[in-house]
Amino acid sequence: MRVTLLGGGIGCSRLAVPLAAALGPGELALVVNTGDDLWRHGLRICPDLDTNLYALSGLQDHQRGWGLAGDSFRTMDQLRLLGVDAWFNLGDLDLATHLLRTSMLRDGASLSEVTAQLTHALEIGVTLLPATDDEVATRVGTGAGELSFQEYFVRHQAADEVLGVRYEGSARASPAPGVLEAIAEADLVVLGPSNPLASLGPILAVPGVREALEDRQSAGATTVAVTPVVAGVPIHAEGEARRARCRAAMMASIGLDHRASAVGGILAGLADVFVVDRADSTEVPALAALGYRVIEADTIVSDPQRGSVLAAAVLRYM
Ligand code: FO1
Repeated sequence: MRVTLLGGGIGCSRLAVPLAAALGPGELALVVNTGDDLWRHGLRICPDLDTNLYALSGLQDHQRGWGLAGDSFRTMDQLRLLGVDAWFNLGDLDLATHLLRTSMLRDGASLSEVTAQLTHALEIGVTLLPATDDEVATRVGTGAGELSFQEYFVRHQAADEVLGVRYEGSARASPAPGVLEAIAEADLVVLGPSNPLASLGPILAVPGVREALEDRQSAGATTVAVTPVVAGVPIHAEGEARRARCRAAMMASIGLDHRASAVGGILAGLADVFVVDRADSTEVPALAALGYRVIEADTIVSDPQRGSVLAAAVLRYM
């Protein structure tokens, strides 16, 4: 069995872990967003790749949803002491990943090759693929000017109104080796519960990826989209609230409400099954009108049990 999951960081990793647990080694491939990637302190940081890498290896800090469990931030403190504006927090252990990646890139390796080395070293049993080896940067237009994704999301805490989102470099980018095959040859493709504009958008902007998903639809192969939006459940955690604020602001920038059916509209033509949260059952008619076969499930993966139930619901379409 071959399953390919496309998505970004935290939301995608919460589905990737139970999918990997339900499948055999080598049966799951992840095509991961690289539009959030950045150069910081001379290092290449790939937050979404690393979030999935750490989640699948069991090393992730579950509280934060990113970085390594038990990490410390003494290097950042020291940088601040030296007068550096260290607003993007790189953990002392996490730095090893960025040092290895940056040195391999500087020696001529591609991001795919670096990622293969990391996944091999951490024995995750999942094929982790960057969407592209080329630098594609999500740029967020705001009243404070155009920002990189991390400047908008971390430095500005997703507080600005979003005027537009673009994917710099995407027109010249190529899919990373294995990406188009992973989409074309999978028994099942899953569009993960990720921000449709910040996480899926940069993947779909790489020439060839959208077409590969459309080709699956024409051929009658199944693609399941899982909603990242659950409007019917109140959000308490600040991290979740910021992610929702970011999604809502980006969707508003193209005139859309922050609701599951609006995500369905963005992904129309790319998936035939849409998983909506049970708390958002009022969205079902609008999603059905878009042509989806709509499934209601508990999509908030707050513990492993809920993760395995959601993974089983998705894998039913294989
Ligand atoms: N998120 C934050 O809110 N603050 C940070 O300082 C931060 C640092 C960071 C470092 C490495 C990494 O892999 C992820 C990091 N994140 C941080 C998470 C990241 O900003 C986002 O969650 C993703 O880019 C969105 O998917």
